[in-house]
Amino acid sequence: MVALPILFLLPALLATQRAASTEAPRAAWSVEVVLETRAKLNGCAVGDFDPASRNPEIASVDSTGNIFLTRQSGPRQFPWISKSIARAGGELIGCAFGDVDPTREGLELVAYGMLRGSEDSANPGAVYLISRGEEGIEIEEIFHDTALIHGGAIGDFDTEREGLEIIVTGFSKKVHLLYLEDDMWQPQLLTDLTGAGKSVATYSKSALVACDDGNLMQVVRLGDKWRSLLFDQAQSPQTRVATLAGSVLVSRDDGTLNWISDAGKRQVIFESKNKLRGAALGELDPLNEGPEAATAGYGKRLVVLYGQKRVRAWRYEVIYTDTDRFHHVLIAEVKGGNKGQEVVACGHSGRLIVAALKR
Ligand SMILES: [Ca+2]
Ligand SMILES: [Ca+2]
Repeated sequence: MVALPILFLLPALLATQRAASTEAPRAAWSVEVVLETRAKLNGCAVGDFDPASRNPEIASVDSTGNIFLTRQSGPRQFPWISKSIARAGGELIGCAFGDVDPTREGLELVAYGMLRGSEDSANPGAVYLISRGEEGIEIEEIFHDTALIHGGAIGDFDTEREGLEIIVTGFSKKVHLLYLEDDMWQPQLLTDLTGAGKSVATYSKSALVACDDGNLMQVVRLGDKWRSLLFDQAQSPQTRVATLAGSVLVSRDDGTLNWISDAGKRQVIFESKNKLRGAALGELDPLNEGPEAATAGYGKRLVVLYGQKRVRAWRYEVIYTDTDRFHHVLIAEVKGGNKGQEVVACGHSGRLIVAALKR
């Protein structure tokens, strides 16, 4: 009976050694600057916004309120094209794609930040809806709050209401649900937070809200009531959160990138000396049997991590260093001609980066 655990341990040990021997970069990454603006590029999102083009679009938002769309103009090595599609009244922090208005064709883009001025001003925060109207792209302010809106996500959060809703949070320490009713956008206060809300991710039918007091809250509708449950707690501010199936990834000011498995196991998978502003999960490398992750932050380095199916260790690789701090990272399919998804990142340099594994 004693031999059994050792037999189980052995493959894990061998696998650990194999993983360690391949620590050095073994993959060739192509890193492209697909857009360069003069202002801080605070956030980005990927979706198929324009039904007329075959490739998905990357939306990005900057500190002057500009909203850009960037896409590859064709398959494989075709050049990237960008255009400014709308401008908000104030600094924008982030954006998300989703079909939040079924009466309008295709996906809509939700962008959030300030009603006027920069994030450092004492002005109200705002949420904007960018959609395809009959006369081109339209932008509409659909919600404002007492302070900066810093996080948002789209999902089927309100299971009693048909279709998708928007959840936003920010420096007012509140979480709001935004929904369309009789052609009007309505806000509903779901909960108060003990810290400022920094980032929101869709987690099945609930939302995870990363807060600067170290709490990661789960906001969920249970029957007639909205509940706010403590999902994770840290000494350090939580900065960005992402989900993949039942798994969660959250970055913190203390430089740690934290993985919470679908079974609830917690693991620090990366540590930086600098604050992190990126948590992304996806499928970057089809030949790696586990999931992949990406992060970046004030250390200006864009890091890719490879999960191992049987081993708890993740390997990491620095694939790019920018001239200034990163502010957002995601993983999505944006480029043809290769297998797997790509890393999309942006930050204070004003650059929008697409990194693809050459394979
Ligand atoms: Ca729509
Ligand atoms: Ca719903």
